[in-house]
Amino acid sequence: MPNARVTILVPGRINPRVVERLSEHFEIRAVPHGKELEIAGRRRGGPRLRSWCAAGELDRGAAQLEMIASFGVGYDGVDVAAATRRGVIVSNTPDVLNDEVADTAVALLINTVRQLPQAETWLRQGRWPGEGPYPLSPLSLKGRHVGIHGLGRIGMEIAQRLEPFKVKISYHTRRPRTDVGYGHYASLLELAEAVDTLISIVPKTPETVRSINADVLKALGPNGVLINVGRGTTVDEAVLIAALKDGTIAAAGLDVFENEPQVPQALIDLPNVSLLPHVASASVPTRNAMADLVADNLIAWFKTGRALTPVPETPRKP
Ligand code: NAP
Ligand code: 8YV
Repeated sequence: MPNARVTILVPGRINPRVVERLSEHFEIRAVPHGKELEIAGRRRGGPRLRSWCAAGELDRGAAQLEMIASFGVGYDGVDVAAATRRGVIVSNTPDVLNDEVADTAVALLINTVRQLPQAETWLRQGRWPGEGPYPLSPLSLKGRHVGIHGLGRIGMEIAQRLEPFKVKISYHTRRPRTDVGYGHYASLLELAEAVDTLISIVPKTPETVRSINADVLKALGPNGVLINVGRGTTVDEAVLIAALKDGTIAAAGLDVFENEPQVPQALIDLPNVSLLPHVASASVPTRNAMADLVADNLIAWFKTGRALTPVPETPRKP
């Protein structure tokens, strides 16, 4: 029996399983993206909005708001500072997507160094019989030194998957981990100087935005490969395009972009990139698990007063 006291606002499009699961427990109101605060502000007696909100809006509207359950592990789209000030709980979907995202990162790395998507296109275009085999890939994974930028939940899964590939692994985080034997570098620049392959899997924060800049790419060097599966904002995209054009680095594999879904034509036109449309977690089983965690967080909060996976900054009940 749905809890009529609680209304969950679902702004914009979301995985249908979230709505399916929540409908069993709550009143659901689908609203156009951007209208959620207006509607939440008008309601009395029912908390309960899941949304992405800007600080000012969050402070003015949604007096009844108790919780924002965000779909995804990265929650840079939620103004957590404003939510925290108001005592609003924010939850995300960590861990359930680690394997999928790490698998995609490794696949993207191999696609990038071995040009496998381009080789498949060669076959599909019927060029093999007439023009012969696809040209040898200039790069190989063999013997590479991989630097992982962000050795958190997903970074660790990437590192563990790379071990059987017999590459050397190092990393940069702000705090060294005490549970791994990989070499830690205190700065991203020092890591880039040491390695020839950089995999970025850090959240979007003021510190990480455009942290992969001209200096970092220069340090990575002409044999360098950049893979980004974290957030597009981590890379200065204009600088990356220039570096790929002039040979400052050799190649890049990107699942995320500065202004996605817009991808610069200059990037699409480059032969030495492998591009994916932000699909690292995008399998039915993994997105279902993420949808379940969004729903289970809301159900747990309204039943027990505790979310399952609140983000670290979120206020907690004593
Ligand atoms: P996590 O467990 O919180 O790990 C984040 C890692 O980044 C930690 O090792 C952290 O170490 C490091 N880090 C944070 N700020 C840093 C900084 N300024 N400089 C250097 N290292 C920094 O997060 P996760 O679950 O692995 O997810 C990471 C991110 O991946 C998400 O926030 C999301 O943006 C992105 N993501 C993308 C996709 C996709 O579809 N492409 C899917 C899932 C996740 P320290 O705190 O010690 O610095
Ligand atoms: C999803 C992600 O593409 O979890 C994240 O942080 O970037 C991806 O898993 C996204 O959250 C779905 O909207």
